[in-house]
This record gives sequence, structure tokens and C-alpha cells, in this order.
Amino acid sequence: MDERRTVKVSKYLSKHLRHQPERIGLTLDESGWVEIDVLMAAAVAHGFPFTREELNRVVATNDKRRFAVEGSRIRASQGHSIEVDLGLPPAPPPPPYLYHGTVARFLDAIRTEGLRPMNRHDVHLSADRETATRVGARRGRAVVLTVDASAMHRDGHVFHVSANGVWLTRAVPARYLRFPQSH
Ligand code: HQG
Repeated sequence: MDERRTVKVSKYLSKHLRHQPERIGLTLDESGWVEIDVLMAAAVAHGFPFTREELNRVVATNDKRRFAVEGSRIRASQGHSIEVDLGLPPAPPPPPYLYHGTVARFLDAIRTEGLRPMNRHDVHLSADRETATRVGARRGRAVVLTVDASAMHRDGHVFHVSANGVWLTRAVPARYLRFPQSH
């Protein structure tokens, strides 16, 4: 299976396990799970057949471990825009600082409103600058913001860690953000 096919199957799974299951007639349970057989049948019925081997490969090799398989079921580990309760336990205290990669054109709004989840459930934060830089770079020249996660935790903000190591929180008020000096 070549890399292009893996990416294609992965994008198809993301679209239907995070955002638009109804587009192919899928219903996810309240935690985002669906039977793999049901998913595969829906994909066939909507003109995008893939094999179980291809699915396994996407789950196993995906750079970010976006999908989790448990028994006969699959779900996206994070990144949903639809309402799901991932049932993640409140995380242990976060590291002192977390990072968020964005781009300069959003900074005015972020300074006023803080970080908002936009179309997703939660704001996505990374434990390291490198990851945050990659996330920001999807949109242009990355600007990495530093989040005072200790202070947020102390003030009662709740964090979760997804199965693939992304730190999630509902919002980051601007007072917890540090902007790079150049911005
Ligand atoms: C920005 C990918 C204006 C925010 C990545 C970001 C990540 C604001 C964009 C994961 C704002 C939302 C998440 C405000 C935040 N005003 N703009 N108040 N607050 N923003 O894609 O963090 O490939 O929903 O900076 O690797 O970029 O999906 O979030 O630029 O892990 O697995 O609004 O998505 O993973 O964009 O990326 P996103 P994100 P996957």
C-alpha cells in the first residue's frame, strides 16, 4: 500500500469519524465508536471501498495515531467537530508550559479572545514546540504561542490528553498566553 493511498484512506476516515458520519449514513455512538464492519459497508455503498488490511495499516502506521481500534470498533482519538464524549479521564497536572502553533493573521483575534476551539471541541495544545510549529505551518509561517498551563491548572481549567498525546482544553483565555517577542 503506497503512502498516497494511506493518506487517502486516512482522510476519508477523518472526515466520517470526526465530522460528517451522516454523509455516508453512519451513526457513531456517544463516545464516537462505530463497528468496523458497518463503517466498511457504508464506505462501499458510497463509492470508497477499502480493505480491512488497508484500514489496519492506516491505524497502525498513521503518524499521529489518529484512530483507535478496540475489539470490533474504531473511533477517531480526537479532532471531532460533532458532539462526542471521548470519556477521557481528567488528565494529571499538565506540564508547566504547553504550546499552540498558529499564524500571524489570527493573532489580533487571539489576543482579544484567547484561543477558542473554533470548529473542534477543544483547543489543541502540544507538549513540545516542534509539534506546535508543524501544526501552525499547515497555514503559513508558524507562530508558536506559549500557554501557562500550570496557572490554568491552578485556576481550575481542566485538561485531557488524547490517546495520541494531544493536550486538549475547552479554551485558553488570553491572560495565559505568551506571544513571541517578534509579534
Ligand atoms: C486558530 C491537526 C482566531 C487556531 C493538527 C488555529 C492539530 C483562532 C485555528 C489539530 C482563535 C483552528 C488541531 C481565535 C484559535 N481567533 N483564530 N480566538 N483561537 N484560533 O485546525 O490547533 O491533522 O481547528 O490557532 O495537527 O490548528 O486533524 O486547530 O489556527 O493537532 O489530526 O484557529 O489538527 O491534526 O484550527 O489543529 P484547527 P489546530 P489532524
